[in-house]
Amino acid sequence: MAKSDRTVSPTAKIMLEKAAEMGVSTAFDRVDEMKPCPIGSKGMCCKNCAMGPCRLTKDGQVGICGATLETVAARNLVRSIAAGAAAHSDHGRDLAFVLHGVATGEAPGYQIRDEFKLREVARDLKVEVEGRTKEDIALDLAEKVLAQFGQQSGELALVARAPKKRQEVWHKAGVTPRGIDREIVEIMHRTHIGNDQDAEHILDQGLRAALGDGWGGSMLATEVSDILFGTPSPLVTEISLGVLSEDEVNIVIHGHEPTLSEMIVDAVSDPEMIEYAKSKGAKGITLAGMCCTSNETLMRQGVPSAGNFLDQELAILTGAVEAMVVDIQCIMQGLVAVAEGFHTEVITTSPKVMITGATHMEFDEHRAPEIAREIVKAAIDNFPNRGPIFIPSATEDLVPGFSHEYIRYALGGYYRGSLRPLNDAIMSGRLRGVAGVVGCNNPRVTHDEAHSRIVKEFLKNDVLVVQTGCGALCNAKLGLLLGEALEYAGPGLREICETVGIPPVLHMGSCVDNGRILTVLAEMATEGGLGDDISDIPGVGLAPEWMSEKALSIATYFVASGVYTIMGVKSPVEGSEAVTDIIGRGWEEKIGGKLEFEPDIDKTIQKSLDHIDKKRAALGLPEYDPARFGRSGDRRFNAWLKAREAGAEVSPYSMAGVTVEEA
Ligand code: BF8
Repeated sequence: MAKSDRTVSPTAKIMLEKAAEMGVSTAFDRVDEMKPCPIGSKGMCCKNCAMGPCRLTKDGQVGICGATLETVAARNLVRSIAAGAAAHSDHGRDLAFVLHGVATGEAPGYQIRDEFKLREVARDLKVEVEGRTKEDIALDLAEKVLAQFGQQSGELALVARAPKKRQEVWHKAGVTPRGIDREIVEIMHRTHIGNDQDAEHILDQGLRAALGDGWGGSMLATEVSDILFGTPSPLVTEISLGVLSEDEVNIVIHGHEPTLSEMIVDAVSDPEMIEYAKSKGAKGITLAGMCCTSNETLMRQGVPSAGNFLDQELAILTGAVEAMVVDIQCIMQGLVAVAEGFHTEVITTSPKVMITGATHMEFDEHRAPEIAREIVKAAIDNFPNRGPIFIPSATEDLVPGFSHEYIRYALGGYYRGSLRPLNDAIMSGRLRGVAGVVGCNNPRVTHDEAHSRIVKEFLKNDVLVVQTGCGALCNAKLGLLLGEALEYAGPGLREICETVGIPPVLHMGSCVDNGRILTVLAEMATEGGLGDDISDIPGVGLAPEWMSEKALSIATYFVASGVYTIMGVKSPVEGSEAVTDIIGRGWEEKIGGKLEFEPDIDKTIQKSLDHIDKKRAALGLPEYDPARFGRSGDRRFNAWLKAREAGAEVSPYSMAGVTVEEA
């Protein structure tokens, strides 16, 4: 297979050919050299104590302590969930520290950009808002947020945002999260040798820790980010490796936290910095995002994106990146090896992340603008070291910025903003249902293929799609995050999107922003007409190219929130039929959502549509019928365009001369 067949992303194709020509090894090559361990990849290896590792190869076999295959597989899965929940939640904690610094005046350069949201979130966390300054509210709110991490008992505050019925399901199952850190620590404790050895019971704690991520750490991260950097609303920007500039200093910001990247956004627009870049022979400074840092800065400032997870090494191969500035999560160590062949400086910035061979310029929110300027200056200083460059020229436009607040506004303005029109559209059958297609890339499968094929098929079937993370960036690269993507949409979806003025694929942010999807689902469930719980909604959640432990935590909190969730690639618990059954049939019975792993793209699509139809039937909604709607919309306009092309002098309003059949 040609290397370029490993991706469907146009610029990645070009760069993979280039990598082969230059003899540079990337994840696309390493994946062939590194065969997955057949035991570990199925969840059958236990290395939780020094009597092992115990490699269980068949059901019935036990480890030295007597642990069964199902115990081992369940322990492995929940440990991954713990790591994913920890990563997301710790990101949220750091944002709360910045909010605290803003309130006390110790975080220069930051400000409260969305005071309205500050007050709204403060109310949800029972912080007094009336007659108080925003700094006073922010101080109390930051302390309350930080307390959520160390809370020992009771329930996390934002659990109250879930529909009442959902909260009851959690109470009954005993999985309501008490404190964010507590649930993660408890997983590590329970899975230590000689503790919890009942697979279902172990997995229950996976549900609880994941809920602490979805309705806790992640949701708080989003809320605090919006308060500090602004709640997103739609804007137009560009994506793909082609956003890099031939004659400007290119800085790629990669990772997840918006705290440093937002400061770099400010620093690169400083006239002094631009002059400095010119003094080194560049025409200016180009800033581009990568992975979820990109999602953060796309959503709020429209900073162009260089791409998603598997584009990171390819960006350096252009020879045009002066600095790749990284913070936390999803940063391949391979970046440093690739950068050795180029002038690119890989700069680590988080106190939690150093990479051998990279330059470390540690970020500190107490002097953030200064550090951001030092980093930008280091990139500029590197410009004269550039060798030959090769930047693929293609770029694609996209419209990101669909916070749940904006979606509500788009559907009814300030006057009557609500999700009522969305529920009505599903009830009538104009929309068959909704789907969240999120998560990573994984070189074990064709880069961006599953995300794009699944989303196009959903659009054709009148399923409204929301996306986050690398999945959103994939479809942005392929032009699906635009009004123009309505050409792929079924008739009902097309009518709705035209009426409201939204694209059929809504970019809702970074991976940590999956909480925005939970918020939309909670509101849909309480709005009326689609049952009274998230599990009643005709919808699905997918992560078809997942690879990270964060994706497992996200999937688990979606399942725990009542969503049928399908992950692609492979099952990490394939070796245990018992665990596969618990997280599927068992969780559906217990909690209303189920987790499945399905590597086949067509089967994933079919299972999703079948589930949506099953939920429609359970609600007593009319069967989905694509022929029923779609007679409005821009058909008249298209007919007018056709008539004009044919030389007719007609107005689109009068449509004189356009036949009824045409219109
Ligand atoms: O948090 S989608 S590869 S970048 S883990 Fe990572 Fe996966 Fe991308 Fe963002 Ni999410």
